[in-house]
Amino acid sequence: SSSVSQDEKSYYITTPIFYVNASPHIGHLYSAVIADCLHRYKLLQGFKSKFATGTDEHGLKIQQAAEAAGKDPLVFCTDVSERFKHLFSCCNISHTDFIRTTEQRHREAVEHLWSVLWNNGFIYKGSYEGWYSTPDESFLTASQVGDALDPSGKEIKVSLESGHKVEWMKEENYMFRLSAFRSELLDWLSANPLAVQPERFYQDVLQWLQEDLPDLSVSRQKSRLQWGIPVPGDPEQTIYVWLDALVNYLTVAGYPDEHSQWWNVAHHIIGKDILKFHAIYWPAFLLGAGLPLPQTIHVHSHWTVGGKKMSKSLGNVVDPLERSQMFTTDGMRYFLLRQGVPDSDCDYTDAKVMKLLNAELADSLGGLLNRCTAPALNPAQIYPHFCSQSFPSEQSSGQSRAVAEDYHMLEAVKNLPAVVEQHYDTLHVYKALEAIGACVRQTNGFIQRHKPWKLDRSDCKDQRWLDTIIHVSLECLRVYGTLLQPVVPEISNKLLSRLGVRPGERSWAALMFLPKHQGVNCPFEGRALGSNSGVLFSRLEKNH
Ligand code: ME8
Repeated sequence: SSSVSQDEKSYYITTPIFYVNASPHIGHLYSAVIADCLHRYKLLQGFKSKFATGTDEHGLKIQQAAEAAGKDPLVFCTDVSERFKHLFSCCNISHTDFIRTTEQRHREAVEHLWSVLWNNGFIYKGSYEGWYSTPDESFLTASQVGDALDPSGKEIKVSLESGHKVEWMKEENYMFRLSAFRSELLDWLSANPLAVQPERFYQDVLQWLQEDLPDLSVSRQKSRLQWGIPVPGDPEQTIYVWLDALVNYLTVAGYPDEHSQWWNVAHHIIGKDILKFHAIYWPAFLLGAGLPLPQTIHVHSHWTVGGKKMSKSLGNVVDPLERSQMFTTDGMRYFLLRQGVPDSDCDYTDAKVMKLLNAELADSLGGLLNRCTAPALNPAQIYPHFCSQSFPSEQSSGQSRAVAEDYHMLEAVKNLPAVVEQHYDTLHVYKALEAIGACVRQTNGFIQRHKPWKLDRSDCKDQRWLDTIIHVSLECLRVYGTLLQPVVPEISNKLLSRLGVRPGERSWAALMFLPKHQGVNCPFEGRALGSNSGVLFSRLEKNH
């Protein structure tokens, strides 16, 4: 409701809405997993977070795909939309909204926005002439078009960016005064250097704004395109699919009714292929309608297979559902976020997935948990007591058994939440996972160095030191498990449950590492461990 104020910390995250002309692949799952990670992270920080995804169901491309499948367009859209929903539910994507552009609430939002743009004088009837690519549903300038040969050897024109065939289009339709917004867009970008991240994509947008910015055709004659929303007041014209699609972000926020609680805190996650639509067209539409602009546009690069962007036409699509069954949902989520780098493309292979997951989840993290909870080292199955004489908060001699490297590890784990937070906020999730992985190695090193299995339990000082080693290691694991929740919710839950950490003790606010070193009572000390529900992550074998 409108009475909710900003200081209740609202956050609104979106993925692109996906075309229903093809089945989901790991690229789509990747966008959804990034957004899901951000959403879970914001919830753990105490935000009220809205997370929207969905399907883009209008346009010529979909109309043609439905025709080719011999299906009614809406039936066709529903079938494919359900596959996206199914994939997301299998992969623990915790979206709070799933929008389909064929819904009535969306049609109302689009019609309303159109009318506002019309009334503000930014839409006029004109005639469009230029290059158009149907597979990309986009208009191109002469400099974006090149020569090529089609499979039969005929000379054709193609989009230099996508390689798709373009056609010369000439028709009467409605135009949007995009050219009028150049300086406002430049002002927005210079006042908001973090509006488009990472930086290299921000630079791309600035570059585009230096080039010509012709007015944009925002409708089609109905004779060419029926599958879409008719122009209000002119049923002979259908609204351009990208104008229609972008408005989904407002629809979910509640537009045209009260929407500011969410719209004022909107963060878009997109692939680099649709940057121009989001960083130029969309802000221009919003400016034209007098609406605030998104807070951030987070751009990520592409997954390739054999060096080529995954696509249905190339036949190199990796099925995300099949892979999640092979490698587990959390395994797939971890791989995508650990290996995917926003700035550059990344090549997918099953071998890479297995190698990474075996090393980091099974051996390193799983091994650490095993060591600290194995009956051999922890026969009482508790979170043992911490002895500050054997491990004082400052390095000293006396009864201390801790050495310099141990203090380095403590320092690293103490700083870890801040490091991870910074990387989650900028969606450099791989860097967060790298930092967590480095700390896991240090904790394994800590145990290795002190060989607790060699200590003499009949000697009470040895016993106290043994307990202290386990206590510190469990504290490390508690921090890792808490920080990993946005990435691998099931594994984190298993880990924290095994440690006996209760659901209410898993938020960011509960993170304080090794309270005993800060003069604070440790709520876990002496508590029974949770039950053992098996290995954290089973090693993957090559026989897949
Ligand atoms: O463009 N690697 O939908 P779309 C990484 N409906 N991410 C990839 C990818 C890959 N190989 N392939 C696709 C559309 N993606 C429009 C969007 S939004 C108002 C309308 C992801 O089904 C990436 O996020 O072609 C990309 O931007 C999006 O899927 C495109 O999905």
